[in-house]
Amino acid sequence: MGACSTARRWMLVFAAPLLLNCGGGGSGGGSGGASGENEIGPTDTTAPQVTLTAPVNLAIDLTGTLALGAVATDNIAVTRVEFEVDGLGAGTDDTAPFAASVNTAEYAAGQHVVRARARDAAGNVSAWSAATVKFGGSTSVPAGFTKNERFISGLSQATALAQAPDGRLFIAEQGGAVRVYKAGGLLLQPFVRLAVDASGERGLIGLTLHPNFPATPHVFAHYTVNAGAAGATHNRISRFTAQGDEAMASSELVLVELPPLSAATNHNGGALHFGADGKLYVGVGENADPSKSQDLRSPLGKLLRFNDDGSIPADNPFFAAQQGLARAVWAYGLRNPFSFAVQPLTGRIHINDAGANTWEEINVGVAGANFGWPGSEGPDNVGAGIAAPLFAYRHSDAAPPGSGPGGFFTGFAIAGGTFYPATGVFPAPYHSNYFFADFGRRFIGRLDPANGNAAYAFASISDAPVDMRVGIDGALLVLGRAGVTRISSP
Ligand SMILES: [Ca+2]
Ligand SMILES: [Ca+2]
Repeated sequence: MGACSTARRWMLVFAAPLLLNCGGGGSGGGSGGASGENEIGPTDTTAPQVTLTAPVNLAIDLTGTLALGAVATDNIAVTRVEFEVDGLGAGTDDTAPFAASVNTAEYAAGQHVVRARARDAAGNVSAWSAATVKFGGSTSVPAGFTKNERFISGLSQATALAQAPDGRLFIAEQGGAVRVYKAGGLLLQPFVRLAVDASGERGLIGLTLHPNFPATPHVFAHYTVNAGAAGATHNRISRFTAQGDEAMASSELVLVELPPLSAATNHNGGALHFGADGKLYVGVGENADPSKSQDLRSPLGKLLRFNDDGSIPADNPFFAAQQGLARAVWAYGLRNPFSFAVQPLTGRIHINDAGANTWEEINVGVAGANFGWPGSEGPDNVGAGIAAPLFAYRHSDAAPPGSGPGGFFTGFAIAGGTFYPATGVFPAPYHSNYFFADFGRRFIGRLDPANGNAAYAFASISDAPVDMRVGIDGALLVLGRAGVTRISSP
């Protein structure tokens, strides 16, 4: 249609008796513009074409100075080729041969996307020509960022992190303590110390603050109750009332008692966060019984949704069809949603689901969605009625390495995710990115929503990451088992 209407404008200008092939005559018509009559000629509407020639797609072990190259053509003339790495400018060249270079040491080791596009004097731009490549070396945070791995140290088996508007950090330790970090120090006295069963993946596994905290001084915890009697151990969601830096004595209000756990100590899920709708969402694992994930009568293997008092909203997707706690099910087909994140303002939810054999997943939360476990993992076996992951990465390299979903990202337990806000101290291309971390490989990646959620290596840390959030000062706080790493810009 575009080619056809372009040609019709030409006919008005030249009154030429052209026979128009509306099926694909656009570039042919554009070529005619180069043949003369330019003083009264039409505006050039034909975009250049470009091919990135260096680096080649799926190149690996790129270190040192990397030469970028492109060939570009246009019906009139290419006036500029722009190069980018990860959506950030990496040089321009106005004359052929089109080239630039980047210092790979300024980027975290791992996957990056190099691309080029061309423009002409009329401002037409080509599509991007891109290559997904792997930088080698040992850089663990991009140039322009500062990583402090000892921002907080001395934590014991940490699991979750929350921040109050006054800057205090509330940190859950698996053994049951909620620690408070305030004014540059970790307070010796915990906010509360819960009696938990911390065997395997059990224990204090989730923590969040009321969205109106501290005016509404409620702290929410997800933990495994050590009930003593066989078959009685279960996970619980409770609310505590803060008084200064500690929970008011006897302020625990049990909101939800999840079903008794089996002997399996893994796949408890953990994270809980408030949505933009003011509801409390909780990730619950399938307790190593995959059949629970598809069973809408069970709250296991689900993302649950509650009111802030623990009651179940009547607009939950299965409220009418189910009974009891199953009415809290908001999304299902999950294996072990240990972490998830809510985007500020938009309320978009990304659910990280730790996979079994092949894939780690990032899923977009939608009421009633089925994310497929156990019949589907990652992009495999996504049948009718199953929501495919937004992004998935493999446990080991594809053949060839870097090909297929996830590219060069490999790991074995996605654990930690957070959205960068729409504004903040990080450079603009990082705004609204989704950061995700892998517990096993200890990397932090980012999804770039402005570029189709392309994934780039962002950083790596020494500790095993379990949770992340963007602090009120705009720095990325990565909770590891033993401490907090702060990544700031500059
Ligand atoms: Ca042109
Ligand atoms: Ca899935």
